[in-house]
Amino acid sequence: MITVHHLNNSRSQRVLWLLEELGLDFKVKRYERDAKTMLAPPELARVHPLGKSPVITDGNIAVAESGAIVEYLLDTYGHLSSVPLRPERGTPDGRRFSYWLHFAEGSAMPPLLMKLVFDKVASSPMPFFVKPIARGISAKVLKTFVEPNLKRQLDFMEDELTKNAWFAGDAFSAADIQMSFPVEAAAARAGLGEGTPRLQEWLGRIHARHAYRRALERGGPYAYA
Ligand SMILES: N[C@@H](CCC(=O)N[C@@H](CS)C(=O)NCC(=O)O)C(=O)O
Repeated sequence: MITVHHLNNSRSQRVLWLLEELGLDFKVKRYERDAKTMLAPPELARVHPLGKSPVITDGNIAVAESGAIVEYLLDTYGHLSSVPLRPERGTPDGRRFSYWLHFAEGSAMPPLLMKLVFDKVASSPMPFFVKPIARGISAKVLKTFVEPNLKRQLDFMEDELTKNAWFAGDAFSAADIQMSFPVEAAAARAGLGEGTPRLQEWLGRIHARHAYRRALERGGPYAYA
């Protein structure tokens, strides 16, 4: 039996969703973030040394890192799914699949994480004489690095979705599942804006999937920010 070590409001929502798409039986073990620091509780480090979520256990196998979990589940159980969730390797769609699977964590998440951190720096309580300096540095990093990168990436994703209905081509795949977290986080942290009708329409389509909704029921309330 697969166990998803699920942290509230986290990337492990994607793993629940993939398992629902695959129609697999699984258990959910819940972990709650510390309300102040938002960090995972120390128990999670008993499953994997980094103590981050998602992590799954399948018998005596533990797999961490969202993209690696997606690959493990597809390699091990993909044949049980009634619809393929990964295009054939070595094809144009197979290359697109691999690209977006890595892009989600490797390229899309870093500026989103920086936005979260620098917005927090600017709004955190601090001695009055430090405030203008901290806010000034934060505003500069956001303006010169984070926001231009976010915009470039969102424009690129939007453009790709004008060529194909889904990230890896004409069919829904696990690349869409992996991309859901950065797109939801971008919508919550930065706003998608008027220039992204395709991305917004794609978000509507993924949110309407039965497996997405079932995963929300299994994982509990989920705030995208
Ligand atoms: N790239 C990793 C990121 C893992 C990660 O940072 N997870 C966050 C939740 S979304 C976490 O566990 N945060 C709590 C903590 O760092 O203590 C993945 O995709 O699995």
